[in-house]
Amino acid sequence: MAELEGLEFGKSDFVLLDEVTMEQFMENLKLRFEKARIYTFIGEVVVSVNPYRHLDIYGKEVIEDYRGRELYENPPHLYAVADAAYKAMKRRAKDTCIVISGESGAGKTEASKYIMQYIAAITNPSQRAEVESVKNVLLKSNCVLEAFGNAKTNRNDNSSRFGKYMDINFNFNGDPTGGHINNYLLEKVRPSVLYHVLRIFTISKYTVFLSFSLFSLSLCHSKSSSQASNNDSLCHKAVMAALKVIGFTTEEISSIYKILSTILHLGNLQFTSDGEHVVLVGEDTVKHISELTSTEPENTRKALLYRTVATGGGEVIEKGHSEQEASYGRDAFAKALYERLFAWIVGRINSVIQVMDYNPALHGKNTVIGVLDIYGFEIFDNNSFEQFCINYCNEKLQQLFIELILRQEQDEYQREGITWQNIEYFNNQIIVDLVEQPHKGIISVLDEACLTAGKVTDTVCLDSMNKKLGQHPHYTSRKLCPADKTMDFNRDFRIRHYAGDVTYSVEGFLDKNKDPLFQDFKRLMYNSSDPVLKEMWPDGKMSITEVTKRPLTAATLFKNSIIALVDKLACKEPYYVRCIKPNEVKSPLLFDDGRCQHQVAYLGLLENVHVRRAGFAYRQPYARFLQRYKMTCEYTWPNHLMSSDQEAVEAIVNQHGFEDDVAYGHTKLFVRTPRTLFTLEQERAALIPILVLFLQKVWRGAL
Ligand code: AOV
Ligand code: MG
Repeated sequence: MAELEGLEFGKSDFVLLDEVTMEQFMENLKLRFEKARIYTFIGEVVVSVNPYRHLDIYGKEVIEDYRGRELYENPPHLYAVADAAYKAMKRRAKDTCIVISGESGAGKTEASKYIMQYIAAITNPSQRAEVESVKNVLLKSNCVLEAFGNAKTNRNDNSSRFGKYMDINFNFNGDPTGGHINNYLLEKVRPSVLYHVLRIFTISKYTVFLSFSLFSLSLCHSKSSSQASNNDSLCHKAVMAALKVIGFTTEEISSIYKILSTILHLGNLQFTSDGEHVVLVGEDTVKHISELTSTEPENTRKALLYRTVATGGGEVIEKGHSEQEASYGRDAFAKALYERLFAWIVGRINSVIQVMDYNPALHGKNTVIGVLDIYGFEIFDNNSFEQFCINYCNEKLQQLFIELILRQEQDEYQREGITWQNIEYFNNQIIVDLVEQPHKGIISVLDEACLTAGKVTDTVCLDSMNKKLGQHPHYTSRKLCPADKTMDFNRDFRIRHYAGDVTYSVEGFLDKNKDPLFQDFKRLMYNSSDPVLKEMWPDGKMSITEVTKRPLTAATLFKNSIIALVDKLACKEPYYVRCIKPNEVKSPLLFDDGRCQHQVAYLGLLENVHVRRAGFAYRQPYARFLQRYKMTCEYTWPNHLMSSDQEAVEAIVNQHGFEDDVAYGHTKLFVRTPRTLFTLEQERAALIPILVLFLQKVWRGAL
């Protein structure tokens, strides 16, 4: 718990609320936001509210204040959590992780960058060159990933469209030796993702200004002011510098440009029909595309207009696209190019920061701090497949959160020799099962529909979900609940998430889940003479007869990656940053009560306070407790004569009559209710002026 700041700033730990009610929680959160105290603890969890303005709280001096200190010695801050995670890793050789969650624009990515900067600042005091170079690559990787994976959305000007988990490896000295990045669900369906990338990268010799259909959304943004272009050019330089620091070769950078230009050209490609066949409008574009992708123009043309299919008899034929199929294929190709480019960039960075030849016998234990910056719960007016995936991911993380917090508490009690009492909490396993259970869950119904031959529509899929899941207490739809006019009969289903009800429109679910890309495009790319491009398409090697095996669907791939993520996190000691967005208009002044309360609810923060207070709200090592409160007891002030700090603490507790409210651990005092601590704090605060006067008199020789 934080050193208590003056009460005019509210309570620096929600555990200290008089009563754990939403009202009190919100009152405290708002007061602190208004006083520019954007961080507040819940035990070891940091709650952060986006200030939407620069605060002078991240400088070198502040880093020094937090370096090596205990969590409760300073006011709440990201640095306090970063330091706690780092200390636990270094002192106890524990793998730790910092999970940062919250909705779009709440400040997750900024927080993750401050945390990484803090870790970079406190490590490698001897400035060893190889460690500095690893740190540099780790920090620069943010810049590159943001350039390729972020976009301006209406909720955040610099919105990450992918979830990111980064492991940082440390040697026994506590210095970073490398790392690994995983990315989750790059949102390729949203063309605005490309807007940012293209603006940054089209300041190159491959610049093309074309009107195109697929990315029409981007175009309305591109009429930017000259100031924005200046920024773009600065950004372009920074990204180029970062790419070079990381070690991308000139050839690789050139391939990246070419792929981005290809995506632009594809957007410009139109089809029409000559009455009998589908034909391309503008053969020039095809020529450009094949130049950029180092492929034969004839092959490119073919891939755009035909697909190779194996007939039942094992014969391989070329089948012409309909106009609609051709457009669909082109868009899927453009999206896949972008997705694979991003994945390749992540892989390339990983290859540079990968820890090689680590020999524990020689180098001591290799430990890890993981940093997870991942999209929070999303509830929009229209919720689609992406929200379904994101919210499922949040169910998994919430489950882990409660489980780990409970486990952490339990472990600490055990270490300290204190009896554990069971804590009641809502277990959201039932919702996780609703989504992911094999043969029964929503994903499995979706996959089944995708695998069924013939035309299964989204509505048919909704029907089978209704049939299979109609009895589930967390699932409903209009068919099951005809009176509910807020849902559409043929389109909507609703999940009762731990964070609240979300209505999903099933429209587009099947397509997005199937995420099909004609094998012809894969083969075309695999046969490119550009080695970088070829490397991104290893599956293009397969012939059409080998491809009959169904690839995993988007939802299943996502599920697998989230399960792997949870496994990774579960074996680490977790630290949490819970980010809140104060308003929808990016204002530093406005605290929108309704919006904030909603977030507090779905982040499960009240539950978190309850768990933290259910046993012992507060704990502190004996020596520190004594240091802080010894002035409140005649037997301990100014020094005690007892045989141990624990005994001295017992004297303080007894003198105040708090015996029933505490437990004595091996190294720490545990206090059940915050009020006890408050009384001590008040007494201490009242005594300080008297003590100051007393000391002044001593100095002046008056006494
Ligand atoms: P996000 O990562 O949570 O959204 P960001 O970290 O990108 O949100 O924050 C959004 C914007 O809020 C930033 O660009 C800053 O302008 C401002 N901001 C956030 N944190 C701070 C801070 N500590 N101090 C000052 N300004 C801040 V998304 O990536 O959209 O989910 O997908
Ligand atoms: Mg972000």
